[in-house]
Amino acid sequence: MGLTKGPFNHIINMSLENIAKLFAIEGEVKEIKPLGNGLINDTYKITTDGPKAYVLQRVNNAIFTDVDLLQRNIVAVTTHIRRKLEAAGESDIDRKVLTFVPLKGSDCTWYEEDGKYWRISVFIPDAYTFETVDPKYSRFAGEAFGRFEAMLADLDEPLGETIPDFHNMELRARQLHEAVAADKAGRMAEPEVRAILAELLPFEEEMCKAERMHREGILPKRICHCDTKVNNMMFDADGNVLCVIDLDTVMPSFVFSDFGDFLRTAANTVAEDDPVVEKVDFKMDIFEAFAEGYLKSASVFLTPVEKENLPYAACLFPYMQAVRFFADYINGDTYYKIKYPEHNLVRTRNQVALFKAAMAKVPEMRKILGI
Ligand code: GN1
Ligand code: MG
Repeated sequence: MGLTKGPFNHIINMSLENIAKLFAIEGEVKEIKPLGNGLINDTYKITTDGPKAYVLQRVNNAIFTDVDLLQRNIVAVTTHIRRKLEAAGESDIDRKVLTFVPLKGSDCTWYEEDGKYWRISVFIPDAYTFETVDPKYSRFAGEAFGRFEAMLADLDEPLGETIPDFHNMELRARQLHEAVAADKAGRMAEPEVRAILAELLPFEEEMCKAERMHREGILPKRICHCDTKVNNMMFDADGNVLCVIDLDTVMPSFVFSDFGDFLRTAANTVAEDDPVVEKVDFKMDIFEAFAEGYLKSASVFLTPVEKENLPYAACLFPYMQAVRFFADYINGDTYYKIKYPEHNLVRTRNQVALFKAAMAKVPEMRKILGI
């Protein structure tokens, strides 16, 4: 059990336990151990002697600087979805939407101590996440993300941007230019870094077209998930989608965010940090299945401009992620957790390869979408 592993773990777990006890959880804490592999927050599973287990998370407030706004967004979203599920007469609702636990005797769902921010949600039992999906699961996921957006279409509380301009490609491009100019880690001296930069720049203007369309008034912002990585979707043991998790980035954005970011992770033949770029390809069977599922539930609100640009979205997200990983590498790895010094460079190479593969398949994507 985590609490008896040794002096160091013991100290860490004791303080985690003390934090857990401040929240209105049921039962006594039995064990707290790390969960999942997110790149931003620290996540733990709390086992109790009661019927429920919980997820304890330390929110990375270097990235999410307004935790109060973030939690207000999440509570608004989960409450709204819960009401919709109830109104639709759904069963097993506790496994279909996340439940955040308030502090004892309070409505507040977060706790700050020594500049660290904590929150707890109810652990969804018998639920699974995957790092890869087959076309069948991809179709389910498409339908689920489309439904997620559709359910939030009539949320009347305005949501704040938890990371302002999170998926704004113009901003991401600017941040890359700033990183290159500042060259804080001295990495611009590496020939490969200069080569990758030369490869990315010619596509910059084309990839920034979403912001231009928005300014022209032809592309709306909607409430999107904005981190639709494959592993942010929970399935039950029979492969049915239960719910969407990791709601920190739920905010107004273009629908391209959810469509593109899912395919960025699911349609890649390898993981986003696989170093063998020759193995990277964009899987069209995953695209086809995801698009079919997504259009099934999102067609009710999608405009022709949004639909017309779904192939662009499939290319934009590998591109944007390449730019983000690359800027972080140039900045000296201050944003993403890394496991070895070249990790962000390896991720960049991988995403550049995926971007190229997706670009080559745009005509095929258009054919599938009938556009
Ligand atoms: C981060 O937290 P995690 O690992 O689900 C990032 C996403 C990136 C992703 C790349 C807040 O997501 O935008 O696409 O890493 N989240 C934030 O793997 O920056
Ligand atoms: Mg995640």
